[in-house]
Formats: sequence, C-alpha cells, structure tokens
Amino acid sequence: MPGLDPRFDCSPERMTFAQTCFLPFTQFLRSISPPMKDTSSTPPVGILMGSDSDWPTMKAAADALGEFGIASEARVISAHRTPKDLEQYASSAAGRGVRVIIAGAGGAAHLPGVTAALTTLPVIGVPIESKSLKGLDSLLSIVQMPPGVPVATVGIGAARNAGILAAQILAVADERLQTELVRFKEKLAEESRAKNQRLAP
Ligand code: AIR
Repeated sequence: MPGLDPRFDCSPERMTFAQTCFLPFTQFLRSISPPMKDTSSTPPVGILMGSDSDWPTMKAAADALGEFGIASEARVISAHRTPKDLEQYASSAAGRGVRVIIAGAGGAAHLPGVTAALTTLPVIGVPIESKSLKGLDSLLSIVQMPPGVPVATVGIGAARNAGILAAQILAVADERLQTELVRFKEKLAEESRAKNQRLAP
C-alpha cells in the first residue's frame, strides 16, 4: 500500500519471520504460564516466635521496624510443636518477598537455627528470657550454631536491637533507610550527651 509506514504494514508480504512465527509463540507461552506472583505487598521482615507468650518481648522488634517505616508480619511457629509449618514458612519466605527473618524462642530455642537451615535469608535470633534459667538456655541454644549456618544473635530479650539490625540489613540497598539510620544514630548520640546534664554536680 503506497504511503503506509512499513512498520505498520501487516500484509503477509511484509510480515517478518519474528512477526509471523515468534510473536504468536510468545503470546502462546504467556497464555499458558501462571501469572507472576506479586511480592510487592509482602512485608520485608518476618517475625517468628515459638509461642504467643513471646510476643510481649518480640513486639519491640515490630515497633522498632515501624519507627523506620518498615512493615513486618508476625507468626507463632514452633520448631518443636509445628515443625512442618516452620519448613513451609522458611522455605517459601524468600520467594514471597521476605528479606530478613527475626526469630525468637525460649528454653530449647531451636526456632532461629532451624529457620536458618531452611533459608538463605539472614536470620536474627532473639533469646527469650526463660523462667528457670533466665534466658541463658535460650541464648546458648541460639548462638552456638554449627559452621555454615549462622544466626545473628542479639542479647537476651533484645528484640528492639533485632528490629534495628533488620533495618540496617535492608538499608544496604535502600537510600531512604540509610538516611533514616544516620538520623537515628545522631539522635542516639544527642540523648547520650544529654545524660551529662542530669549528673549530680
Ligand atoms: N518454645 C516453643 N516451642 C519450642 C520452644 N522452645 C518456647 C517458646 C516460649 C517457651 O517455649 O518460644 O518461649 C514457652 O512456651 P509456652 O507456649 O509454654 O508459653
């Protein structure tokens, strides 16, 4: 057809190999493949705990993350009581868009370690203060991981630090978070200096 831009000429004589064979093939592939999973709504941090009795401690991690505008999802999953649920959660977390896992448990606290065994995501362990041994059992259960399967362990009951550490991990690839963390450290320093004024002369 005279005057027609050749790019828009769909007459069989002008159709290239790509247009006749490749395009329909890719359209066919798209029609049979499952839709891509939307991971944009998944919170980047998963907070696991062995029991709901751990939540009063673990809530501090969610609160710290909230201060940096980071969403989290909290789940009660026990390495001993619901091991299959743990396997399901840990092995699918990265694919769903979770980027860091914080796991807290008390006593024979195997939740962070088994989570770390099941995922390549960084795992932060929070030893929950136990009644009988004041959390020393939890701490040693979490911190003494075998070589090759690390868990970044914070202090006994130190869930707030776990939240801050998770924010720092996410900040490596997030400029907004880096700026927030610099501000956070400046505020921390100001508060520390202000303590001098409160000392008795
Ligand atoms: N726990 C639960 N499953 C395995 C372990 N280690 C821990 C919880 C909690 C403690 O057992 O993390 O700190 C007591 O749990 P509960 O349900 O009796 O309050």
